[in-house]
Amino acid sequence: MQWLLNTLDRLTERRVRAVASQHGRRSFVTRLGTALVGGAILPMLPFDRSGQFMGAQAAEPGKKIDKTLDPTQCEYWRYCAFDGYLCTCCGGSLTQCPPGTEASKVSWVGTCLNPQDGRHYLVSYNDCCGKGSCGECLCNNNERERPGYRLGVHNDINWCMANTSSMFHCTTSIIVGVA
Ligand code: ABN
Repeated sequence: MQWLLNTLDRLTERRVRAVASQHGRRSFVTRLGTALVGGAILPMLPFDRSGQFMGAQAAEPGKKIDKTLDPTQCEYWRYCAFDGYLCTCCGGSLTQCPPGTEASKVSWVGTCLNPQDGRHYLVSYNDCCGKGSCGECLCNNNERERPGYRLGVHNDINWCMANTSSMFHCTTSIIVGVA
């Protein structure tokens, strides 16, 4: 019986010591120290924030987007001598008339600088004919545009004049060569 009590005593003492070493004051101070030093040093470590930075830039309110590269904007580089409604806003594209319309048989041209390669291109502006005015994205740029006596570079008339239907809908901008 005495032997059993001694064994139980020893086991209990060992367990109590183990618990005390894990939860004692010293171990608490050690853990607190680790947490404080870790908390202070971690933010100083270098790590890659570039992905986050680019994301923030894209979502940055008021960030300047280059309109000269956006075909839905009047400032798009190909529109330097454009007069009409952008077909990109009317169900067509830069080069395709919207369904139900057809390209004008005659057109005017402009010479526009492409900011991406620094070269000038000859652009044919073809009105799309056969439906009433699209009414969206009206743009009027007049770089190198000339009055009616230089008809091929005059943009202020309805170029659907030679088509079966002379109703004007919108205008496309087709590159026809390097100037
Ligand atoms: N070339 C575009 C256009 C169409 C009708 C009237 C003025 C200009």
